[in-house]
Amino acid sequence: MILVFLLTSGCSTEKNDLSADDTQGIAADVDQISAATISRYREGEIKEYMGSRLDPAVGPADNSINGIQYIDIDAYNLKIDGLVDTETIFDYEDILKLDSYERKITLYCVEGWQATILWKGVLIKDILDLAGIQDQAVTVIFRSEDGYTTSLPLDDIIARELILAYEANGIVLPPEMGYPFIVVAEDKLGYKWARWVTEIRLSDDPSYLGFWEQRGFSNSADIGE
Ligand SMILES: Nc1nc2c(c(=O)[nH]1)N[C@H]1C(S)=C(S)[C@@H](COP(=O)(O)O)O[C@H]1N2
Ligand SMILES: [Mo]
Repeated sequence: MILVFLLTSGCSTEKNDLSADDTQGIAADVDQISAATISRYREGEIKEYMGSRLDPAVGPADNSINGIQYIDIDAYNLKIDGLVDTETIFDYEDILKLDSYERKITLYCVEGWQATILWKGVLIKDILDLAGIQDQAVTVIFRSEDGYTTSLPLDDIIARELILAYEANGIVLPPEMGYPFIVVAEDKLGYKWARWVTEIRLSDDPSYLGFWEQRGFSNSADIGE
């Protein structure tokens, strides 16, 4: 099972060029970071938040199912559909106008690497409320430009106030990290963090399985599973 896990995962271990000690993140000192890691910080990216180190928003290798997506923002739409009162289409600026939230959250991939990043974005529930959530909706399905899919329970999105982020470490989300939007699926494994999101669909199917979930990864995707 472990072997299958590693061979089929969407994430590469090459992504992590930090030692096990360094990946403790909060305790790590800048001196312990490799030069390769430091070179990944983009211009303007902050490296520290409230006394603790932030990892570079961009990793050294891309593991996406169809490569990095470069979105033309003028042609970009975010569609909210499925079990909503009104199917709604937002452009990039529409989302940026909503109330914003900032939180430092760690992304954990199934292969053991992690990245602690300061995210800024909007509450997914605020977007859904604008379209009107219907009573039968239980699952929120994210679909992306590259055909990637994943889902989260609607209850989690609302109760845990999950964010759809447009900034990482103080800079506009780089294409590698999902520009224009990434789902910050706090406390869920990396494959729940859909990047390049183009559609959010409300469903009444509690057993919906996204791309990696169909390939055997846990649908709950809780960290430590
Ligand atoms: N659209 C899309 N989103 C995706 C993926 C993908 O292939 N396509 N891979 C997922 C996986 S497995 C992980 S671990 C995170 C990794 O994000 P990062 O490599 O940019 O840190 O993105 C997730 N979101
Ligand atoms: Mo992953």
